[in-house]
Amino acid sequence: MKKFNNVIVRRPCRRLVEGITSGLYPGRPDYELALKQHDSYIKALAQCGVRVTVLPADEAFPDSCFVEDPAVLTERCAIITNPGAASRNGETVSLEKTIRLFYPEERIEHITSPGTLEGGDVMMCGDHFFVGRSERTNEEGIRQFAQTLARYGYTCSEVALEHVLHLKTGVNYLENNNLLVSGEFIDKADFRDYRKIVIPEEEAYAANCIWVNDTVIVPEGYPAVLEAVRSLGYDVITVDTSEYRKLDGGLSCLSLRF
Ligand code: CIR
Repeated sequence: MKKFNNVIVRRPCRRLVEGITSGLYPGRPDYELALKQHDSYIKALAQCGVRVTVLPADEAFPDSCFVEDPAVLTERCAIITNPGAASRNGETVSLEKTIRLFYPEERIEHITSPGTLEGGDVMMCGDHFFVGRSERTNEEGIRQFAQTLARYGYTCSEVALEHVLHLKTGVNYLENNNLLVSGEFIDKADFRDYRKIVIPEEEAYAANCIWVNDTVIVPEGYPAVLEAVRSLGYDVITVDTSEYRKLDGGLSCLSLRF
């Protein structure tokens, strides 16, 4: 099934090494290696039948390659978020200029203060959106988001987060009713209607895979997840994201797919 025609990515900047990190995956990113991994990521996406728009690095924002967080792009509208991380809040400004090339003015919406929301907390499952309430996404942000989505005929429900940074750190939808779940999401009632593929604790990072037009991109180095995704019948591409993992970033964080 072809669902996405476009992908937006942003090249990592040199200040990537100053990006926010929880320290869960220790180490300082190697910038040159991060660039090579980004090249491979773009190549993998291009193999999935999408047009990849590559934005230049933005040294003003160390985390700006994690382009998923400042916007949520749907078939019917674009929602510019209001990132809860202070150092990332201004990332929306230049990204919106690019999004305007793809969406008409009247279909571009905004989350505004005191509401905060980051795209990593949003998981799209058909016409329903799950939104994680996290350190980055607050109650008012979710209220605005749900209200906006409703105007476009979408539904939305909140998922309380306990340990992870973003919702999609631990749960990701692969279409066809298939859901990769790890840790705190394994037993959550919110996801009872999906076919759950449970990720072993030692491979929890790889819960963050992305489905792009029937190909699933899986982070390199997670054999159990790779095998599980393959056995579901998807074409699989692996990409090494070791340098982004040091900043709690995964495959989904590095692109906007629409
Ligand atoms: C941050 O803490 O904001 C970045 N270092 C990582 C963002 C990861 N984004 C995502 O999960 N969507």
